[in-house]
Amino acid sequence: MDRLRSLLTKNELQGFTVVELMITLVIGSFISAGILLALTSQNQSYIVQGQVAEMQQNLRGGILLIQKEMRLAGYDPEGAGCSGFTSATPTSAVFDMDSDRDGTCETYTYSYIQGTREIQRIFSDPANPSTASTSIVADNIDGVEFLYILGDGTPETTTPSNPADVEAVRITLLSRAKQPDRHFTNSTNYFPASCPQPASPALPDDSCVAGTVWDFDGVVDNKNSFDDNYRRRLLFSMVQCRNLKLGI
Ligand SMILES: [Ca+2]
Ligand SMILES: [Ca+2]
Repeated sequence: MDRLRSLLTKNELQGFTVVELMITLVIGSFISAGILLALTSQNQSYIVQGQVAEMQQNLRGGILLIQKEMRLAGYDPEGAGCSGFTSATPTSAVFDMDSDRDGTCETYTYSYIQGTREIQRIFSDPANPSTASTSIVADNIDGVEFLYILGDGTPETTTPSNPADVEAVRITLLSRAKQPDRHFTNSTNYFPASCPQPASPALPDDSCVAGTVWDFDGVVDNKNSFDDNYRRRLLFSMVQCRNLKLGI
């Protein structure tokens, strides 16, 4: 045994030195920090993907129903006297049709409720009062605009004097994520279809949204951003009403 012991160095008998232990600890810390960073980054990526998917689903669900019904405005196979659009404002549209062909026009109302940031749908059918309903078709909506294209040749407008002239509608929707993300600041300027913007590098012209639901900061200052921590998606859509005059 003495012979074997003599063959071993002093350090080998004592195990690791303090320096070796410290190096090991430092290397271990770096590896742990790297793993933690990768996991945090991956988790953040999942959160972003989830928020984007949620907003797109919300937007898609709302716009598809509006498009489907608005496209049939004025449908009147039995000559019930349906007139298409009966009210048209920047944030609400009322139209009728006889979709069940019973000779009576049903009325559809889509309107933006700014206070709750929802799009509301109201349905009523005088021939079947029990089917009347009020529902929310999209929530977490920061902006809605209906821009109407008229059959009388006048420029498109959000406030047509005669709703019966409406033949197509440009819809702009701005959807917001349900949850904020403290790692993200949203400084994007958002504008609806009625407010086209000059090409970069010119500053945004926010005078055209002053006083509307799209005026996000309440002041004309060449910007129209929220500067908060919510992600958003802006969607432009065009609905051509088949049963009204345009293209027929
Ligand atoms: Ca009907
Ligand atoms: Ca502004």
